[in-house]
Amino acid sequence: MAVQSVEVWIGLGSNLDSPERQLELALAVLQQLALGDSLRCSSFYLSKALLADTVNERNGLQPDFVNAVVSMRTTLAPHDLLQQLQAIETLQGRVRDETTLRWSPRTLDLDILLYGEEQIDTPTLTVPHRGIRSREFVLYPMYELAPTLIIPQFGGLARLVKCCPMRGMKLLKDDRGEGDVESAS
Ligand code: A4P
Ligand code: MG
Repeated sequence: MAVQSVEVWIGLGSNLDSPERQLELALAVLQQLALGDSLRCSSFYLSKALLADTVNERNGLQPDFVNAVVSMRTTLAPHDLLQQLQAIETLQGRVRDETTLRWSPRTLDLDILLYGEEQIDTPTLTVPHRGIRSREFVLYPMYELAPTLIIPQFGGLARLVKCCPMRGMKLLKDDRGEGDVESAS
């Protein structure tokens, strides 16, 4: 039986141990998981860490993050994809045990932002990702790749971008040059 492929969106983030390099390494592995030449990656962005109060108190200040998003096609089922992403995080030195706090600094975080148009709500996987509608480091890179995208539950990406402050996020140097990100208008 032919396995249907689906377009998935993955968020990449790092704020430890050469973050740009961490994203580049992860991209090389994601390229192997993607069907054919379906992988597209946004520019890399430098963003301020989202700090929950508890993280502030217990972890101190966090370095800025390098963030990007990828869209690619896959035949992996949602939880299999999550497992593969967590294996990549572990390969790149991500420590995830009882001593690490939620939102603590990390070498690599790979989140499933969208899995086709599916809405998934299980103990280990929520899709669309619960932070998708308010995070500038997710919305602006997605907008760069797919300005007309509609996000299940939350609507048009362009509208979400317009409502999302950039919190000083910068575009890192890439093929297209360097500078501040322009908001969608
Ligand atoms: N999980 C549920 N849904 C998903 C999904 N759609 N994708 C579960 C990936 N994982 C999902 O994640 C905890 C558990 O979430 C996983 O075991 C999985 O079963 P984690 O990666 O182990 O822990 P975490 O990342 O510390 O927690 P969480 O709640 O996933 O945090 P987020 O939402 O990933 O946010 N600031 C900036 N500027 N840039 C960032 O990238 N990232 C975070 C982490 C905070 N601040 C940031 C950034
Ligand atoms: Mg995460």
